[in-house]
Amino acid sequence: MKLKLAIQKSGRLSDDSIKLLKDCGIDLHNVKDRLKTEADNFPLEVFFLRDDDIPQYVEDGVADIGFVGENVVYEKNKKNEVVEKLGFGKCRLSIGIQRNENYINASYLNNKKIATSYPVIVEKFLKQNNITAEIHEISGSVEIAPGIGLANAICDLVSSGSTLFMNGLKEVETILQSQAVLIKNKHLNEPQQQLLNKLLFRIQSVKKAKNNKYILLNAPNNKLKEIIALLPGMKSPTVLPLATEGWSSVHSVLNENEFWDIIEQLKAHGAEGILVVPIEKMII
Ligand code: PRT
Ligand code: ZN
Repeated sequence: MKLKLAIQKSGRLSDDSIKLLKDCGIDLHNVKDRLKTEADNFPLEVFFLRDDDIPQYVEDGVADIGFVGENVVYEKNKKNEVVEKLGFGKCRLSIGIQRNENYINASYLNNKKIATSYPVIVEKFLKQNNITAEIHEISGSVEIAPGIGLANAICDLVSSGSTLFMNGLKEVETILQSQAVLIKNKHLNEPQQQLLNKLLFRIQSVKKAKNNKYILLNAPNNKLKEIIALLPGMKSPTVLPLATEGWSSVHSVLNENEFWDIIEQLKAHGAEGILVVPIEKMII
Protein backbone atom coordinates (compact mmCIF):
# COMPACT_ATOMS: atom_id res chain seq x y z
CA MET A 1 0.00 0.00 0.00
CA LYS A 2 1.28 3.42 -0.98
CA LEU A 3 -0.09 6.90 -0.40
CA LYS A 4 -0.50 8.76 -3.71
CA LEU A 5 0.53 12.43 -3.65
CA ALA A 6 0.00 14.96 -6.47
CA ILE A 7 2.38 17.91 -6.71
CA GLN A 8 2.95 20.62 -9.32
CA LYS A 9 5.11 19.39 -12.19
CA SER A 10 6.89 22.62 -12.99
CA GLY A 11 6.15 26.01 -11.55
CA ARG A 12 6.38 28.07 -8.42
CA LEU A 13 5.37 25.27 -6.05
CA SER A 14 7.48 22.45 -7.50
CA ASP A 15 10.84 22.98 -5.80
CA ASP A 16 9.32 23.81 -2.42
CA SER A 17 7.08 20.72 -2.58
CA ILE A 18 10.06 18.45 -3.24
CA LYS A 19 12.11 20.28 -0.61
CA LEU A 20 9.37 19.78 1.99
CA LEU A 21 9.34 16.05 1.29
CA LYS A 22 13.13 15.98 1.57
CA ASP A 23 12.98 17.83 4.91
CA CYS A 24 10.53 15.13 6.00
CA GLY A 25 13.21 12.55 5.20
CA ILE A 26 11.51 11.42 1.99
CA ASP A 27 13.80 11.17 -1.02
CA LEU A 28 12.47 11.20 -4.56
CA HIS A 29 14.61 10.28 -7.50
CA ASN A 30 14.12 10.97 -11.20
CA VAL A 31 11.91 13.98 -10.61
CA LYS A 32 12.79 15.52 -13.99
CA ASP A 33 10.54 14.90 -17.00
CA ARG A 34 8.54 12.26 -15.20
CA LEU A 35 4.81 11.89 -14.66
CA LYS A 36 5.21 9.65 -11.68
CA THR A 37 7.87 8.48 -9.25
CA GLU A 38 8.15 6.60 -5.98
CA ALA A 39 9.91 7.52 -2.77
CA ASP A 40 12.78 5.29 -1.67
CA ASN A 41 12.13 5.38 2.02
CA PHE A 42 8.42 6.08 2.54
CA PRO A 43 5.38 4.34 1.02
CA LEU A 44 4.64 7.28 -1.23
CA GLU A 45 3.91 7.53 -4.94
CA VAL A 46 4.24 11.03 -6.39
CA PHE A 47 2.37 12.33 -9.47
CA PHE A 48 3.60 15.46 -11.25
CA LEU A 49 0.67 17.49 -12.60
CA ARG A 50 -0.43 20.99 -13.58
CA ASP A 51 -1.51 22.70 -10.38
CA ASP A 52 -5.02 23.40 -11.79
CA ASP A 53 -5.65 19.66 -12.21
CA ILE A 54 -4.63 18.61 -8.69
CA PRO A 55 -8.00 19.23 -6.91
CA GLN A 56 -9.86 17.11 -9.49
CA TYR A 57 -7.36 14.24 -9.28
CA VAL A 58 -7.69 14.26 -5.50
CA GLU A 59 -11.50 14.41 -5.62
CA ASP A 60 -11.54 11.44 -8.01
CA GLY A 61 -9.14 9.48 -5.79
CA VAL A 62 -6.55 9.12 -8.57
CA ALA A 63 -4.34 10.84 -5.97
CA ASP A 64 -5.09 10.53 -2.24
CA ILE A 65 -3.55 13.86 -1.33
CA GLY A 66 -2.11 16.93 -3.07
CA PHE A 67 0.05 19.98 -2.44
CA VAL A 68 -1.57 22.99 -4.11
CA GLY A 69 -2.22 26.72 -3.60
CA GLU A 70 -5.34 27.71 -1.65
CA ASN A 71 -6.21 30.01 -4.56
CA VAL A 72 -6.54 26.95 -6.81
CA VAL A 73 -8.40 24.93 -4.16
CA TYR A 74 -11.08 27.62 -3.70
CA GLU A 75 -11.34 28.43 -7.39
CA LYS A 76 -11.80 24.79 -8.43
CA ASN A 77 -14.13 24.19 -5.48
CA LYS A 78 -13.86 20.39 -5.62
CA LYS A 79 -14.92 17.97 -2.90
CA ASN A 80 -11.63 17.87 -1.00
CA GLU A 81 -10.59 18.57 2.54
CA VAL A 82 -7.86 21.10 3.36
CA VAL A 83 -5.74 19.42 6.03
CA GLU A 84 -2.64 21.53 6.61
CA LYS A 85 -1.05 24.81 5.55
CA LEU A 86 2.43 24.16 4.21
CA GLY A 87 4.11 27.54 4.75
CA PHE A 88 5.32 28.16 1.17
CA GLY A 89 3.88 29.64 -2.05
CA LYS A 90 2.55 32.60 -0.10
CA CYS A 91 0.72 35.25 -2.09
CA ARG A 92 -2.58 37.13 -2.11
CA LEU A 93 -5.40 37.39 -4.59
CA SER A 94 -6.10 41.09 -5.00
CA ILE A 95 -8.06 43.61 -7.00
CA GLY A 96 -5.94 46.08 -8.96
CA ILE A 97 -7.06 49.21 -10.76
CA GLN A 98 -5.28 51.91 -12.74
CA ARG A 99 -3.07 54.01 -10.50
CA ASN A 100 -4.67 57.35 -11.33
CA GLU A 101 -8.18 56.16 -10.36
CA ASN A 102 -9.81 57.12 -7.08
CA TYR A 103 -10.82 54.20 -4.90
CA ILE A 104 -12.72 54.44 -1.63
CA ASN A 105 -14.26 51.02 -1.22
CA ALA A 106 -15.41 47.96 -3.15
CA SER A 107 -18.49 49.81 -4.48
CA TYR A 108 -16.04 51.32 -7.00
CA LEU A 109 -16.42 48.02 -8.85
CA ASN A 110 -20.16 48.46 -9.46
CA ASN A 111 -20.93 48.18 -13.18
CA LYS A 112 -17.24 47.77 -13.98
CA LYS A 113 -15.52 45.03 -15.95
CA ILE A 114 -13.04 42.86 -14.02
CA ALA A 115 -10.50 40.67 -15.81
CA THR A 116 -9.37 37.59 -13.90
CA SER A 117 -8.37 33.94 -14.02
CA TYR A 118 -10.34 33.43 -10.79
CA PRO A 119 -14.00 33.92 -11.80
CA VAL A 120 -15.42 31.70 -9.03
CA ILE A 121 -13.62 33.49 -6.18
CA VAL A 122 -14.32 36.93 -7.67
CA GLU A 123 -18.01 36.13 -8.15
CA LYS A 124 -18.27 35.12 -4.49
CA PHE A 125 -16.51 38.32 -3.39
CA LEU A 126 -18.87 40.47 -5.49
CA LYS A 127 -21.93 38.69 -4.08
CA GLN A 128 -20.75 39.13 -0.49
CA ASN A 129 -20.30 42.85 -1.11
CA ASN A 130 -23.54 43.30 -3.07
CA ILE A 131 -21.72 44.44 -6.15
CA THR A 132 -22.84 43.93 -9.74
CA ALA A 133 -19.90 43.78 -12.08
CA GLU A 134 -18.98 41.94 -15.23
CA ILE A 135 -16.32 39.26 -14.90
CA HIS A 136 -14.12 38.77 -17.94
CA GLU A 137 -12.24 35.48 -17.65
CA ILE A 138 -8.76 35.35 -19.15
CA SER A 139 -6.12 32.74 -18.53
CA GLY A 140 -2.90 34.75 -18.51
CA SER A 141 -1.32 38.24 -18.60
CA VAL A 142 -4.31 39.57 -16.69
CA GLU A 143 -2.38 42.66 -15.62
CA ILE A 144 -2.33 44.15 -19.13
CA ALA A 145 -6.15 44.15 -19.43
CA PRO A 146 -6.83 47.68 -18.08
CA GLY A 147 -4.02 49.20 -20.20
CA ILE A 148 -5.50 47.83 -23.44
CA GLY A 149 -9.06 48.77 -22.54
CA LEU A 150 -10.27 45.22 -21.95
CA ALA A 151 -11.32 45.85 -18.34
CA ASN A 152 -11.47 48.53 -15.64
CA ALA A 153 -10.01 46.33 -12.96
CA ILE A 154 -8.21 43.03 -12.53
CA CYS A 155 -8.13 40.35 -9.88
CA ASP A 156 -4.86 38.43 -9.81
CA LEU A 157 -2.21 36.92 -7.57
CA VAL A 158 0.28 39.35 -6.08
CA SER A 159 3.43 38.71 -4.12
CA SER A 160 5.92 41.59 -4.34
CA GLY A 161 3.49 43.88 -6.17
CA SER A 162 6.01 44.70 -8.90
CA THR A 163 3.90 43.22 -11.74
CA LEU A 164 1.02 45.53 -10.80
CA PHE A 165 3.38 48.47 -10.48
CA MET A 166 5.04 47.87 -13.84
CA ASN A 167 1.62 47.83 -15.50
CA GLY A 168 0.50 51.13 -14.00
CA LEU A 169 -1.86 49.48 -11.52
CA LYS A 170 -2.38 49.73 -7.78
CA GLU A 171 -3.63 47.09 -5.35
CA VAL A 172 -6.87 48.22 -3.71
CA GLU A 173 -8.47 45.13 -2.16
CA THR A 174 -7.21 41.75 -0.98
CA ILE A 175 -9.75 38.98 -1.51
CA LEU A 176 -7.75 35.99 -0.33
CA GLN A 177 -4.46 35.30 1.46
CA SER A 178 -3.05 32.14 -0.05
CA GLN A 179 -0.30 29.59 0.52
CA ALA A 180 0.31 25.99 -0.47
CA VAL A 181 -1.85 23.53 1.46
CA LEU A 182 -2.18 19.78 1.75
CA ILE A 183 -5.58 18.60 0.51
CA LYS A 184 -6.97 15.09 0.87
CA ASN A 185 -9.61 12.96 -0.73
CA LYS A 186 -12.70 12.76 1.48
CA HIS A 187 -12.91 8.98 1.41
CA LEU A 188 -9.48 7.75 2.44
CA ASN A 189 -9.51 4.25 3.91
CA GLU A 190 -7.95 3.47 7.27
CA PRO A 191 -4.47 2.42 6.01
CA GLN A 192 -4.31 5.50 3.75
CA GLN A 193 -5.31 7.77 6.64
CA GLN A 194 -2.65 6.18 8.83
CA LEU A 195 0.03 6.86 6.23
CA LEU A 196 -1.23 10.43 5.93
CA ASN A 197 -1.02 10.85 9.72
CA LYS A 198 2.57 9.66 9.60
CA LEU A 199 3.40 12.17 6.85
CA LEU A 200 1.52 14.97 8.66
CA PHE A 201 3.46 14.33 11.84
CA ARG A 202 6.69 14.85 9.90
CA ILE A 203 5.40 17.95 8.09
CA GLN A 204 4.32 19.52 11.37
CA SER A 205 7.72 18.81 12.96
CA VAL A 206 9.49 20.44 9.99
CA LYS A 207 7.16 23.47 10.10
CA LYS A 208 7.65 23.96 13.84
CA ALA A 209 11.41 23.72 13.44
CA LYS A 210 11.34 26.34 10.67
CA ASN A 211 9.42 28.76 12.87
CA ASN A 212 11.75 28.35 15.81
CA LYS A 213 15.42 28.98 16.55
CA TYR A 214 17.71 27.48 19.15
CA ILE A 215 19.38 30.16 21.20
CA LEU A 216 22.47 29.93 23.44
CA LEU A 217 23.75 32.81 25.53
CA ASN A 218 25.98 33.63 28.47
CA ALA A 219 24.45 35.39 31.46
CA PRO A 220 25.84 36.73 34.73
CA ASN A 221 24.30 34.69 37.55
CA ASN A 222 22.85 37.76 39.25
CA LYS A 223 20.77 38.45 36.08
CA LEU A 224 19.69 34.86 35.48
CA LYS A 225 16.22 35.26 36.92
CA GLU A 226 15.24 38.13 34.59
CA ILE A 227 16.83 36.45 31.57
CA ILE A 228 15.07 33.14 32.20
CA ALA A 229 11.76 34.96 32.53
CA LEU A 230 12.23 36.27 28.96
CA LEU A 231 12.83 32.79 27.51
CA PRO A 232 9.96 30.37 27.19
CA GLY A 233 11.85 27.26 25.96
CA MET A 234 10.05 24.02 25.20
CA LYS A 235 9.54 23.31 28.91
CA SER A 236 11.91 25.79 30.50
CA PRO A 237 15.41 26.94 29.51
CA THR A 238 18.49 24.81 30.24
CA VAL A 239 21.02 26.52 32.53
CA LEU A 240 24.62 25.24 32.75
CA PRO A 241 27.47 26.74 34.78
CA LEU A 242 30.34 28.29 32.79
CA ALA A 243 33.99 27.64 33.74
CA THR A 244 34.18 31.34 34.62
CA GLU A 245 32.88 31.90 38.14
CA GLY A 246 29.57 33.80 38.39
CA TRP A 247 28.42 33.08 34.81
CA SER A 248 26.01 30.57 33.25
CA SER A 249 25.16 29.38 29.77
CA VAL A 250 21.43 29.47 28.98
CA HIS A 251 19.85 27.42 26.14
CA SER A 252 16.33 27.82 24.85
CA VAL A 253 13.99 27.82 21.84
CA LEU A 254 12.55 31.04 20.45
CA ASN A 255 9.70 31.62 18.04
CA GLU A 256 10.55 33.55 14.87
CA ASN A 257 7.78 36.12 15.49
CA GLU A 258 9.04 37.25 18.88
CA PHE A 259 12.68 36.69 18.06
CA TRP A 260 14.07 40.23 17.56
CA ASP A 261 12.08 41.69 20.44
CA ILE A 262 13.40 39.13 22.86
CA ILE A 263 17.00 39.36 21.64
CA GLU A 264 16.99 43.09 22.35
CA GLN A 265 15.61 42.58 25.84
CA LEU A 266 18.14 39.82 26.54
CA LYS A 267 20.99 42.15 25.63
CA ALA A 268 19.52 44.90 27.76
CA HIS A 269 19.49 42.45 30.68
CA GLY A 270 23.19 41.63 30.37
CA ALA A 271 23.16 38.57 28.09
CA GLU A 272 26.39 38.14 26.10
CA GLY A 273 27.73 35.87 23.37
CA ILE A 274 24.28 35.15 21.97
CA LEU A 275 24.26 32.35 19.39
CA VAL A 276 21.20 31.57 17.27
CA VAL A 277 21.06 28.21 15.53
CA PRO A 278 18.51 26.75 13.09
CA ILE A 279 16.56 23.71 14.24
CA GLU A 280 16.14 20.84 11.81
CA LYS A 281 13.20 18.96 13.35
CA MET A 282 11.12 19.76 16.38
CA ILE A 283 9.07 17.05 18.07
CA ILE A 284 6.90 18.13 20.96
O1 PRT B 1 1.69 25.03 -15.27
P1 PRT B 1 0.84 25.17 -14.06
O2 PRT B 1 -0.62 25.37 -14.35
O3 PRT B 1 1.09 24.05 -13.08
O4 PRT B 1 1.39 26.47 -13.29
P2 PRT B 1 0.80 27.96 -13.24
O5 PRT B 1 1.50 28.76 -14.26
O6 PRT B 1 -0.69 27.96 -13.21
O7 PRT B 1 1.20 28.39 -11.77
P3 PRT B 1 2.53 29.05 -11.18
O8 PRT B 1 3.64 28.06 -11.17
O9 PRT B 1 2.79 30.40 -11.75
O10 PRT B 1 2.00 29.27 -9.67
C1 PRT B 1 1.65 28.21 -8.88
C2 PRT B 1 1.11 28.73 -7.56
O11 PRT B 1 2.10 29.52 -6.91
C3 PRT B 1 -0.08 29.67 -7.64
O12 PRT B 1 -1.30 29.00 -7.85
C4 PRT B 1 -0.02 30.34 -6.28
O13 PRT B 1 -0.63 29.50 -5.31
C5 PRT B 1 1.49 30.40 -5.98
N1 PRT B 1 2.07 31.77 -6.15
C6 PRT B 1 2.76 32.42 -5.20
C7 PRT B 1 2.01 32.56 -7.24
C8 PRT B 1 2.69 33.74 -6.92
N2 PRT B 1 3.14 33.63 -5.65
C9 PRT B 1 2.79 34.80 -7.91
N3 PRT B 1 3.37 35.85 -7.62
N4 PRT B 1 1.48 32.39 -8.47
C10 PRT B 1 1.59 33.35 -9.40
N5 PRT B 1 2.22 34.56 -9.17
C11 PRT B 1 2.27 35.51 -10.33
C12 PRT B 1 1.01 36.35 -10.48
O14 PRT B 1 0.05 35.66 -11.24
C13 PRT B 1 1.53 37.58 -11.21
O15 PRT B 1 1.65 37.37 -12.60
O16 PRT B 1 3.32 36.42 -10.20
C14 PRT B 1 2.93 37.72 -10.64
C15 PRT B 1 2.89 38.67 -9.49
O17 PRT B 1 4.06 38.63 -8.75
P4 PRT B 1 4.68 39.99 -8.14
O18 PRT B 1 5.82 39.52 -7.28
O19 PRT B 1 5.13 40.83 -9.28
O20 PRT B 1 3.59 40.64 -7.30
ZN1 ZN C 1 -1.91 26.51 -13.26
